[in-house]
Amino acid sequence: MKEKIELLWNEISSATLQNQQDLEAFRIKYLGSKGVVKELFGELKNVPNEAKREVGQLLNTLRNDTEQFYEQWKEKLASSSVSKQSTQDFYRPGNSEQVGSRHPLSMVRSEIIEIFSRIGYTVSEGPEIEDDWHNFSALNFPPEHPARDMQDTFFVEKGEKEMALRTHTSSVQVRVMENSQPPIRTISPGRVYRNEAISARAHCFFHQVEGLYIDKHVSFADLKQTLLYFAKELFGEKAVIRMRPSYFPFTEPSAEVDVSCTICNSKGCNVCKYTGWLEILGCGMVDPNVLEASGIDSKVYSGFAFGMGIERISQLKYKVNDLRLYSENDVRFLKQFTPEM
Ligand code: 2U9
Repeated sequence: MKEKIELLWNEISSATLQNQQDLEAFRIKYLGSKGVVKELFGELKNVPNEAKREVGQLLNTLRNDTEQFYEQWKEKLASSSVSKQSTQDFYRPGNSEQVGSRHPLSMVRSEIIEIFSRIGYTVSEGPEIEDDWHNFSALNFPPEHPARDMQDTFFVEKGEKEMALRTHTSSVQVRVMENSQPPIRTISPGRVYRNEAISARAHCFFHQVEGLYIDKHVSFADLKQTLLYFAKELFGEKAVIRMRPSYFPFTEPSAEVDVSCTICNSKGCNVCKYTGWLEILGCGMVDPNVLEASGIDSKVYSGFAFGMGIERISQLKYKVNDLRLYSENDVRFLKQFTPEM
C-alpha cells in the first residue's frame, strides 16, 4: 500500500496541465468523488490493523498534497490566461466580431431614396392592410377590373370590413393627396402583396418604390427628364432610357421605361435577352380622375407618377436569378452584398 501511495504521488506530482480542460480532468481523475485518491482511502479497510495508522496518515498527506498541487496549477493557469487576454496589452489586435450585413433589397431601396431625395422628394409610408378606396377606387380601377379579383389580391377581414393587402404603394400616395395640397413631391417605398404562386420569377409579396409629383404645369417632359436623371444616377452616366406606350388605370398617358443594358453596353447579352434594353419601371401622367378623387383640382394641377419593383432593380444590379433568395434569409446569399468588414 505504501508503495502504491508513493507511485501515485510520483504520477501526480509529475503532471503538467496546459489549460482549463486539463485542470478539470485532473480534478476528476484524482480528487473527484470516484477519483483515485478516494479509491485508495477505500482500500484502507484491507490494511492490517497495526499498519492502519501509518497508512492513514500517508493517505491524508497524499490527499492534502494533491489538493495543494491542484490549487497551484489552478492559480498558474488562471494568471496565464489573464495575461493572454490582458486588457493592459494595447498592442493586441482586437477580437473580430461576426457582424451582420445589409440586405440587398434594403441597399437598393436606400439608394433609390437617396437619388430622389437629392431632387426634393420626401418619403411617405402607409398601412399594408388597405381599404378598397385607397387601393383601388381612388386610383380609377373600374369595378370589374381583374386586380380586384380574389385571384390577384389577398383579402382579409378586419371587423365587419373586407380589407385588402395592398397590391401597390400608390395607396400611400392617395393618402398624401387627401391630406395635403400641391406641390407634392414624394416617393413611397414598401412591401406589397399579390396572390401569385411562388417561383423563381414571382412571389406573393415584393417591394416597390412609387413616386408622385403634382404641381401647376407638370408635363410629360418633366417626367422623362426626372427618370433619365434617375437612370443615370442608378446605372451610371452612360445610361439612356426609352419609353414605350402602355396602360395603367391610374395614369394617362402611360409608358413603360427601359434603360440601356449596362451589362453588355447595349450590345446584347442574355440578361437583356439580346435587345440591348432592360425594363425597369412604369410611369405616366396622373389621370385627372385620380386627382379629383383625392380633392385636387385637375384644372389647376397636373402630375406624373412612376412605379418600380425593388427586386427587379436589385436583380439587375446584383445579377440575382431567383426571387425566392430575397426572403429565404440564407446568410451565404446575404453576406455577398456587403464588403468584408
Ligand atoms: C398615384 C397615381 C399614380 C404609380 C405607377 C406604375 C406606373 C408601374 C409597376 C412597376 C413594376 C408596379 O412593381 S411593379 O409591378 N408600376 O408601372 N406605377 S405609374 O402611379 C401612381 C401612383 C400614385 C396617386
